[in-house]
Amino acid sequence: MMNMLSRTNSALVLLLLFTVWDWLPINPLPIAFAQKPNIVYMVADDLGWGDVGWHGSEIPTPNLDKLANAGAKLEAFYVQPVCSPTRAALMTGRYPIRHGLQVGVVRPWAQYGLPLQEQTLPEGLKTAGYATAIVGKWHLGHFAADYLPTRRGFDHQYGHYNGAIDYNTHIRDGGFDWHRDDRPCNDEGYSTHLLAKEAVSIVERYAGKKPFFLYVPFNAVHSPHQVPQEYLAPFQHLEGQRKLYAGMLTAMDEAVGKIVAAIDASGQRDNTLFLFNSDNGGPNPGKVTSNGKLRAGKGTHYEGGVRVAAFATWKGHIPEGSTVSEPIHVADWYPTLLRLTGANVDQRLPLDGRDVWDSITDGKPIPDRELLINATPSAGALRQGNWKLVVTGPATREEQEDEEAPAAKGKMQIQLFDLAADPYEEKNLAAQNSDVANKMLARWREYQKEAVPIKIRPKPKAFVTPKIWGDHLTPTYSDPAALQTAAPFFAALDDSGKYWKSNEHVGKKTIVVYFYPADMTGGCTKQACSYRDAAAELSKFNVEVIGISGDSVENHQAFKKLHGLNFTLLADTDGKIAESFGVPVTRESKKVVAKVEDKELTLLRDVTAKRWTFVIDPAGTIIYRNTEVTAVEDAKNVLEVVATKSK
Ligand SMILES: [Ca+2]
Repeated sequence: MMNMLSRTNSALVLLLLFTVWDWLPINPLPIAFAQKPNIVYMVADDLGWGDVGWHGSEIPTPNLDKLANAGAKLEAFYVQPVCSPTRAALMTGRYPIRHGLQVGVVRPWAQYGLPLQEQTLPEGLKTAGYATAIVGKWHLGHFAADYLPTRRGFDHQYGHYNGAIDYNTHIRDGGFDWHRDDRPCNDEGYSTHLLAKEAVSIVERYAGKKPFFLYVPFNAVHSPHQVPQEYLAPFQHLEGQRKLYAGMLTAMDEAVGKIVAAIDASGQRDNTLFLFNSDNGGPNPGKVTSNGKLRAGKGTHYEGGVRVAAFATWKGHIPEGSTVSEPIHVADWYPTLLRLTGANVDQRLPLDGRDVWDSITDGKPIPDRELLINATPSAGALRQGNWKLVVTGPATREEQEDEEAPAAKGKMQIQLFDLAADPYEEKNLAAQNSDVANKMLARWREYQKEAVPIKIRPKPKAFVTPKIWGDHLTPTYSDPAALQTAAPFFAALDDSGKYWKSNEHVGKKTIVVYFYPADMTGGCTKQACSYRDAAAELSKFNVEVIGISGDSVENHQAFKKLHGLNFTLLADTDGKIAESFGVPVTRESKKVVAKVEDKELTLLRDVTAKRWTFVIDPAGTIIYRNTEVTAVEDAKNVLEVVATKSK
């Protein structure tokens, strides 16, 4: 174990550790409250800044207003331009550039999710004794069972994995998407009604018995715009999608009222912290949603895309009727809530969010506040004090939906706004304040350099929509003799009886096993070369690297030839190795096999698209599993973990 990394590399790891140390929150606060508060965190999907009563909405939101007025309105609350990145930041306290989720959303066919090495907010809260539930939209990955909410810290799950589901049929793109505890659920009804009912039942189950974290990310008011007819009566003066949206918002506000009423009825009002925000700005502002006077809307880095309606309310702890104008980022909730509840704040990964409790309760300024609003390969924004830098460039090829499409044209634009004087971003001051603009751009570039490569990919041509999203078979291998015949390299089960260890390498070196899903027969494509570089990075260290592909032996030969790497390659031509490592073989994969002539290839491409990685120490014990290794940065992360675990 100790000789696993060379001296040079140990120094690199030490450097990494010190950098991490710098970022970690220190001095955890003692819990100041006799009882840990329940946390009810409600999220609206695609709600416009101007579409709440306290911002002058023409659509009444009486229940949200009542709750907002009873606490602090967070008037400079920042999120990401679209759904999944905001949720990733909330769940981890880390910017989506750390997850590779900084571009787009986790699409139904995505073969990735919130990386498994991340500690989630509910996982953190559980260390403080909380019961945890998600009632609503997950949107952080469903391609493998380990990415589902009940594996990410939630005791209970109810709702859907994808965005933009049908409110009535609960179908997205032809696949069914309604689940309870991560199993298909056939509850019928309008989704907003179902979510309210479930949230109320969670309150009734736990109130007064155990502190709970109830996370309610509504699919409302996201498109498709659907609502029961009775909600439209007050909005006959509105037209088109706006009218439907108004009805949907009314239904969501009513659901909020039901959840609050359940808390009141339980006698837990004084002991419940309510949080609310939209996950991004309103889309189609001026047509469907209203972002008030804020510039632009969803998908942009202007205020209309990323500054959203939000509040925090807790009777007796947050002043009633207060307003917080300090910039707060959704990632701040993670450290804030962990500290507030006395949860364990120590973790391996450095946080971006900060504890902002004193600003919310006492209006204290946040010293040296800097918010990375986002950094994609081509665009993003940074806020420092009242200055906001907005970078807008043509989308790079990798950011585009279609990787084969020609790169977008256009010049990169740098804008600088003084939000104190110009909250609507009308006056670009970059030219007259070039010192500020240049400094901020340099800082933003630093973030951009730190970013994990974006994970978003176009829809694979061979992708077949499953009947039920996220419905995975996770078989344990049932015939060891057959496995040994198929893959003699793995000769024995480990102590858990679940994983296989190598007979060939035991006692010699630490082994990194990683699955690479790329097709290597097409030469040095961007993806193939990314895997090569990742493998090369791993191979630099004193570890044995074993690459496993589900593809054919020919693919392995192509990989070896193409990359000239000196590490072991195994073809997993019948999926047994993948299966032995607990990589889910989906029911859909098997269906595909049955239909397609070239069945080996198709099955195993699907299986190994899971990109799992395992680290096995010289004693044959698996000391780490589950990091995705698709690029050099990922490989570095793995080695950092190996170094940490070996201490
Ligand atoms: Ca959204």
